[in-house]
Amino acid sequence: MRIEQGTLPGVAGNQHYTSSGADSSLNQPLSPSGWPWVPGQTYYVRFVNSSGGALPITFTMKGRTALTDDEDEDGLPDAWENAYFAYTGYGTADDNDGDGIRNLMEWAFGLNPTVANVARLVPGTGTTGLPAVMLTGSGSTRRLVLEYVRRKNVMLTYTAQFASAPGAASWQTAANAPVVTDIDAFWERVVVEDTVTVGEQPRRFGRVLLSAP
Ligand SMILES: [Ca+2]
Ligand SMILES: [Ca+2]
Ligand SMILES: [Ca+2]
Repeated sequence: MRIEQGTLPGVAGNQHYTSSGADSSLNQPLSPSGWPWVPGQTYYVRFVNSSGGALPITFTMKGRTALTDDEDEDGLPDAWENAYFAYTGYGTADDNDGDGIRNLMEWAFGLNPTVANVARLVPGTGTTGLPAVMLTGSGSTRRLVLEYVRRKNVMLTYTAQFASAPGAASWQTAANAPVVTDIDAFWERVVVEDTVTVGEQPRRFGRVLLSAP
């Protein structure tokens, strides 16, 4: 089996990947700058049968993409880690830029993990920012509204929650169904209204709980 980037592999000579053994496999982390699976490139796979007789072939691709591939299994896509750090050794709990926002949150909300910035999402626009907590309605029927951006097709769960006290025991998953709006191939916008009014509870809090597998 021979794999080449950009051109058809020859039947002999050096290619990006060559294996002549039975049951061979290639397990290669994705990279934003080098082989293999660079965005926009074309890759060719060639099977050469030099045995003189018919042979069966089974070829399997796992179909990972740079959006989600996580070879070091730290919960952060390697392409994102490489793009910002040129290194995949930091983890979800690290806060490299010291802004109080851990890397999992930086990734989840489209922030830059190398720039100290606690910018809140501007409601209704963009794909960058921490969840915005606002009030809607008037008088005693005002309620909290939580708005945030969410990555599509990732192994990460975003859960909107409200509470009457910031202590851990008080948080409950939002009772109202979130209103989800498509943004682009990678992001969607989520808006959730609290069911409790300020007339019922004078103090309310909102948050987004991130659960990584
Ligand atoms: Ca990773
Ligand atoms: Ca940070
Ligand atoms: Ca940051």
